Amino acid sequence: MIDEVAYDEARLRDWTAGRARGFSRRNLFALATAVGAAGLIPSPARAADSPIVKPLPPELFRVLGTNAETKWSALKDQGYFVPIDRFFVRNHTSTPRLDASTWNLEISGSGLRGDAVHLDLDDLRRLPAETHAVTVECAGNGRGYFTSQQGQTVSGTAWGLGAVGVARWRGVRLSTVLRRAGLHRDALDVQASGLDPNYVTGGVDLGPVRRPMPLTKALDDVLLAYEMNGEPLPPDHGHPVRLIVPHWIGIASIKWVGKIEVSAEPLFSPWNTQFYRLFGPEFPAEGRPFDKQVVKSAFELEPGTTFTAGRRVRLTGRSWSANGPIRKVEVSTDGGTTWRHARFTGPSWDGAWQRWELDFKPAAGAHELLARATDVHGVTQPEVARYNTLGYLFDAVVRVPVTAA
Ligand SMILES: Nc1nc2c(c(=O)[nH]1)N[C@H]1C(S)=C(S)[C@@H](COP(=O)(O)O)O[C@H]1N2
Ligand SMILES: [Mo]
Repeated sequence: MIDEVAYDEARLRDWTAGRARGFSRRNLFALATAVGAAGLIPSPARAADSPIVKPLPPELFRVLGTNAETKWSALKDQGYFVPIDRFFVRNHTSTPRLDASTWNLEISGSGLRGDAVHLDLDDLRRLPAETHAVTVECAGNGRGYFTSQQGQTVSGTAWGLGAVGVARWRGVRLSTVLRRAGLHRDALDVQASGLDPNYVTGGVDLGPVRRPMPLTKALDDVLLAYEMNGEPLPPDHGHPVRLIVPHWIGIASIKWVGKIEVSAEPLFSPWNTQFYRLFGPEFPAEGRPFDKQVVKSAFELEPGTTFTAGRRVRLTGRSWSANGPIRKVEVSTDGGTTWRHARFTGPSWDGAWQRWELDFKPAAGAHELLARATDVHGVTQPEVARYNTLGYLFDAVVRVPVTAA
């Protein structure tokens, strides 16, 4: 069992006491202004040298800067897993073109008994492999609704609900690799770094994209994945090797892994000090760190869809929670006045999602669709998500306008 809250609180104490190694608090405050001033990032047209390699046709994706979100309408009539051609992409900079035949992973740090260890892809493929259905979801998924539904100003990419996907990830348990590398009994934190270009923001080079986790999580359910839906990892999703960290926010699942540091001391990076913290009037000045995702639901359609009046349609959707499987999904087709239970279709795997459906015979006019999920722990989506300036963890029930004519 991983107690993320205890880990987050302990690291917050280390951080505020100045015991942070790897990234200083001064950088944090210098940057806070730059980040806050950035505001919502509009979506420019795609440049010729796109930061994303795969095609992004408008029927499958909405492009937002260096990122692309899946259109939920593109998941209708698809299977349980999101096909690679429509899986969302979140890039801090751009997709690097890495050569799998020369790729090499370095594992090093004060948490190892001996020297640095190096592995190539063949080494990794010789180790026992596992395949898991796991959700990858950006912590900012749904951020746009803080503004459009709650009237709040937040900074960061204004995602709808499409910064999420479930795939079959095949690879080696991180625990297998770390144990072979030789863990010191004092090993405490583990941090993977990406081989994509350094992230520069507000004029400051923050170095490679990286984020620490406690050794207990690294040894629990984390994968070093080299296949996605039965194919070698595609360039945009971490080719040749990425982390897959179940239940945690997407930033934990570092793509294009080049280095893994195992430390006997607490580790910090900008991705757990200045980003991925909850800032705002409800939170402590230094922000509240977090790692796990929340409960969410989405209809497999675009807002503004027009149906034929008086004709029955089958509404479909998916719900997911970081706490475990979904227990029930309630749907309203009248703006939240009355609710019906959606029928579950297919499996509800821990760490993935539940598909559901419900029939709807719309009268002519405007309607508002809502879906509200409850997970096995009894956690239900709220009416209002907790405001935080960086717009993370939007878990409120989303109001989807549709019409019938
Ligand atoms: N090296 C690296 N890893 C990364 C990122 C990145 O920009 N660089 N983005 C992270 C974030 S914020 C998310 S939400 C997920 C997105 O994974 P995907 O692009 O495969 O959907 O990758 C994570 N891993
Ligand atoms: Mo993310």
